[in-house]
Amino acid sequence: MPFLPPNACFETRLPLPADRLDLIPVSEETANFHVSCEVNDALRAGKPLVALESTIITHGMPWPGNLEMARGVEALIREEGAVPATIVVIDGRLHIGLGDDDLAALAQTKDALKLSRADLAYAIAEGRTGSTTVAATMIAAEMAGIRVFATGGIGGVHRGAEESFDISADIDELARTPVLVVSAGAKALLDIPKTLEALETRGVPVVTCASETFPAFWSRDSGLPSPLTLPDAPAIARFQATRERLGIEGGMLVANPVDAADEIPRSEMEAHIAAALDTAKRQGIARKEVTPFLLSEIYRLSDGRSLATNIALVRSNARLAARIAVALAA
Ligand code: PSU
Repeated sequence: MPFLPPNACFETRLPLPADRLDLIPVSEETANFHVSCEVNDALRAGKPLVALESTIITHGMPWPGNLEMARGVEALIREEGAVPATIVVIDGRLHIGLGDDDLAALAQTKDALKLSRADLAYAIAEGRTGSTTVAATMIAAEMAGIRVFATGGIGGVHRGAEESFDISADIDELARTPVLVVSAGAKALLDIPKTLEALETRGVPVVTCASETFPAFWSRDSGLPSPLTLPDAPAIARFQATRERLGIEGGMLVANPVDAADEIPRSEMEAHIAAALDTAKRQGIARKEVTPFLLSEIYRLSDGRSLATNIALVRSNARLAARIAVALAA
């Protein structure tokens, strides 16, 4: 049962015109939640929905490519017959579904916090603005009753984690929160074998769509076999529905290799990753800053190609996520 009922932010009749949303009285318990009309209507009608994160917009890509990506992804999801729900905290309000003006403003926000399980409630309590990572987006999606979520690549076990202990909270979230996450695997700047081990230990199913090998974000092939493989969205939806019926807790990671036409081969990426990791080490970059720093360094080193591939893979993930959501709702 979702924590947040679909009509949590409304106390009056539905549907409401979007421009009157702010006039609607909200109760104290629900004042911190804002479910857009489009998302609210979809939830009530049992229509397929796809959650989208916001860290990728504020910390993962430079402006204006980030806005182009965010808009494009929302349009693609609608094209596939599902409803997009971008999730973010703005001035202490958790938004589930964002209008285009807010999306454009968010894409140019410089000082948004990067929120995970540990600090999602902190941002709400303190009236702050923060973007949700995979972990925080899963939490919010579950509250709203959204079962499918599309991103670029999950966080995982960082290279050198045996010394730094740097393991993304995304891993534990996948183990506990029942949301299906579609990604292009784990970001290649991570230690992918250890990331797969960590997921296996926690009982997280890792299913690659239509490939026997696990992808490496910008590249189609990490060189590692995928723990599970399924051919298409209906098969993945069947697997997820069976898990739900059996009451098996936790999420699922669906890996979707980037299209061959958009990929950057692993050999080429490795040189950029090694150089970026070296710079990060010399500059003492740590904790939450590591992933955004490495992504922007790799963008610079690859003359912007990493961004074009990142946008392509998120679009492809959004399409697959929408198809899974449609199949699950059928
Ligand atoms: N996918 C992308 N770009 C990103 C991310 C995902 O294409 O920037 C974000 C997600 O929000 C993910 C985060 O949760 O990177 C991982 O951060 P960390 O390694 O600090 O946990």
